[in-house]
Order: sequence, then structure tokens, then C-alpha cells
Amino acid sequence: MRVEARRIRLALAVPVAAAAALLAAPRPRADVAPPAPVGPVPSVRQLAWHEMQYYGFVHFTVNTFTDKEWGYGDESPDVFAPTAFDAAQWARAAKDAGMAGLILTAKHHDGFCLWPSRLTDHSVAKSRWKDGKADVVRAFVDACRREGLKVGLYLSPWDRNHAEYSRAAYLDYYRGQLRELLTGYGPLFEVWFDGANGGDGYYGGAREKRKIDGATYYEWPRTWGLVRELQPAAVMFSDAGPDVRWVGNENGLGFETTWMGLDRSALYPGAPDYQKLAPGQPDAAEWVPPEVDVSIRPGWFYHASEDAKVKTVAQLVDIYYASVGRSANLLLNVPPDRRGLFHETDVERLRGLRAYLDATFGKDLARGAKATADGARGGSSPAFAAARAVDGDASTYWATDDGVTTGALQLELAGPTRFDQVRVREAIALGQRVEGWALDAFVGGAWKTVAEGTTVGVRRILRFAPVTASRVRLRVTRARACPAIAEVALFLSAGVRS
Ligand code: FUL
Repeated sequence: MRVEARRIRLALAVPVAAAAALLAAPRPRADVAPPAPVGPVPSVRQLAWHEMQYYGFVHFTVNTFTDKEWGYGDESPDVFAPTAFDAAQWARAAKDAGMAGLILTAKHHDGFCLWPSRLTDHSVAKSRWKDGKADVVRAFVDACRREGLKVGLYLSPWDRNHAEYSRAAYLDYYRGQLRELLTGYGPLFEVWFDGANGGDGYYGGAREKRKIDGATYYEWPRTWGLVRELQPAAVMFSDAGPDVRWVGNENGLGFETTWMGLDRSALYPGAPDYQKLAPGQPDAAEWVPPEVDVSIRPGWFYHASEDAKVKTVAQLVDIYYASVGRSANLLLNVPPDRRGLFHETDVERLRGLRAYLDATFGKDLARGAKATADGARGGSSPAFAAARAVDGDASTYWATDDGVTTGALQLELAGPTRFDQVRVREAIALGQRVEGWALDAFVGGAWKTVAEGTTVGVRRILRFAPVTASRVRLRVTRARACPAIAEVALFLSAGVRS
């Protein structure tokens, strides 16, 4: 009964394509059913988003020209005047950096619109720049599409320019703007809802402090409904999801123990005690994975005074491990400068990160290793055999029998192999299962534990001192149900290759 009910839940929650991909190759023997899912499972749009891993944020508005982080809302549209604007340069740099997409601040808290919104004069249409004919969102979207990058947009709920902010009329305006963006620029992969609400602002000349109740004012369910209706494939980000959650800091740090589930019941964007829930909860009802947003510079917007403070390649590499390596996606901000270009230093650092990632993750040293397990689902069934974890196909997995929540997977490598990191992935369409694991290497005639972790989820990467071994063992030491391991991969970091 219980298993049946869960299957029905899976069928409802994981739309057909994902479930089909998961259950496809190789077809299990009729008598060996796949494991039932545990806890919340991802939607198709979330599965696609998980595959993106790393993409960029572009903070660009009047602040770029006023040297501020939060504009007050009284900036003249003429302030916005890039001297060599070229969105194609952003897109090329992002592509070269290995990013899968870009998200642009179409409107930040100052209320200035980077597209010629029909609903306000506070936009590029009123700027002397390009005689008011420019549409930065259009240029951005076109440039991204040319490079094969996915496109996302940020529309600040807080608007320090708008006279009606804090009243009901502003909500019509906000949703009207959202509709323009959702219908005018083709498919979006992500819509970003910020939780910041600082209070004071220009507000059409009132120049006062306006407080709103973040839990009720914005009527979030209606706004989310609009996105679902007009862009059904897009994920929505906020502190409260509904699809992707904030990681709870802007330092590039995911959690070592990360649950994809989030108890959203009392949450809304900007909720004050959000941080407590940020690592996720194993028993939460919904799958709402974390996104790590962090800027390549100290600020989100460009400031010439920060030209010498661009994060180094080594810092970016650490951020990659602390985000992508901890089951989150990485959203790395690169702010265009007053020319309207990514600064040379930032582009160089992005290239450095890409070079490191290519050199390190380009070769999985465990791929095709001879794999055996101390237990596989259905005994000799090839469908869930140990080899599935090293076949380079994340839709196949090694699984144990129901009720068996520990197990070891042994890999016989082609010969003595030097490595200093491991990447483990779960078959997430079945939910998140693993709570404890370790990696052992057979060195000097004995097993030596080189890495120990808690949750795995979408992806867990652990680094350790380099070892050379030809036998390696992954031990699942604790799981909420029989483990389903999609990948065990070994790498040698570019930094220690000589
Ligand atoms: C915050 C905002 O207040 C910052 O200005 C920036 O946009 C960041 C990504 O989110 O909440």
C-alpha cells in the first residue's frame, strides 16, 4: 500500500519525461522494481535547473553610475549612460567562463527599468543615452541566445521610485511589469525575487520611510501563479522558493549538510528567521534546492574603487567547491562597468576558474573502473549493479535492496592512480537518501579513509590530500532508505598536477 501510494506521488510530482529518463536504461527485470522515492522529489523544471550548476548574475543600473549599491529612486534616467555598452561581450565572457546562463537585474530597488516599460517613465526610454531607443533587456537576451546561454531576469519587488509603493496599486504595477518581461523576451530559465525591503525611498517625491508586511503585502502566491502561467518552465527563486531557495548568505557558502527539502509553510521572501531554515530539512514536504549567490567583487554593482578587490581564481575555486560541491547551484555576479562591459580583471578571473575546472574535472579517473558491491538490488540484476555508478550516465544508479541502508561499492581502477577529490551523486529523482558516507583508498596494504561526508543530494565533492591507489571504496554508512548512487567520480586537481 505504502509503496503504491509513493509511486503515485512520484508520478504526480515528477512529470513524465524525468521519470522516464530515470527509469529508462537499462530496463529493470520485471521482478526487480526500482526503489520507491523518499521524501520530496524534484520537478522536471528543477531537474533541468540542477544540471545547469553554474551561471552568472549581472547587476547593472543607475547605481553603476552613481557608485551606490542601493539607489534611492530619485536618479534621473540620464544618469544611465554607458559609453561602450556591449551585451555580446558579457555573453561571450560568460560562455567562455563555462556558465550555463545569465540573470540580469531588469529592475533593482531604485525602480529604474532597463527595458522601455509601458507602465512607467522611469526607464531607459527616458534616458538621453541612445536617444531613449535602447532596450538593455532585449540586447541582453539576444546576446545570450546567440551564445546558447539560458536567460533569467531579476525584478525587484521593492521599488523606491514608485509613488504607490506600499499600497495595492503598486502590486498591479509590479505584476504588470512582470507580465511585460515574461511575455516579451522568450523563454526564461529563472525568475529572481529579492527579499530586501529597506523602508526609506523617493516614492514619487514623498521621500519617506514606508513599511510593508512582507508576509502579506506582495500576495506572493498570485505573483508566482503568473510566472507559472506565462513561463511554466522557469524556476522561481526567493527565500521561500517556490522552486529554488536562497542559501542564506552572500559569501559563496553552501552547507556541508544540505537537504533539498524546505519547510516553506511560514516563509516568504525576506522572512526574518530564514537563516535557520536555510540548510533545508530532511522531512520537509517540498523539494526547494539552494542557490548560492555571490559577487566576484565586494559589491553587487560596479565600483572603480573595487578594481583591485576582484576575487582571485583560488577564491573562486573555493566558492565552486562550497556551492556546486555542496549540492547547490552557483550564481556568480559579474557587474558591468560604466562602459557597459565586464571589466578585464573580472573576465581574466572567470577564465582562470574555467581553466581550473576543465583541467580538474575533464577526466574522471574512476570512469569504467571494475565495480563491485557488497550488495546490489535484486542480487544479480544488472539494472542496479555497482557498474551503474561509474558508467558516466547520471540516470543510472547502483541501489541496494529495500531496507538495506548501508553498503560498500568497490572500484578496481586500471592501475595505481593519483587523485585528491571525489564527486558523489544520488539519483535525485528518487529523493535525497544518503546521510553519511566515506571514501577509502587501499594504500600500503590497508584501507585508509580519505574523505567523510554527510548528505550527498545532487552532488557532493570532497577534497583531500592526494593519494595514489588502484582500489577505492565508497561506503554508505547511513541512509534514510536504500541508497541510489548515480555517480562516484575521482579527480586530480589541476593545482597539484605537475
Ligand atoms: C540583495 C539585494 O539587496 C542586493 O542589492 C543584491 O541584488 C543581492 C543579489 O540581493 O538582497
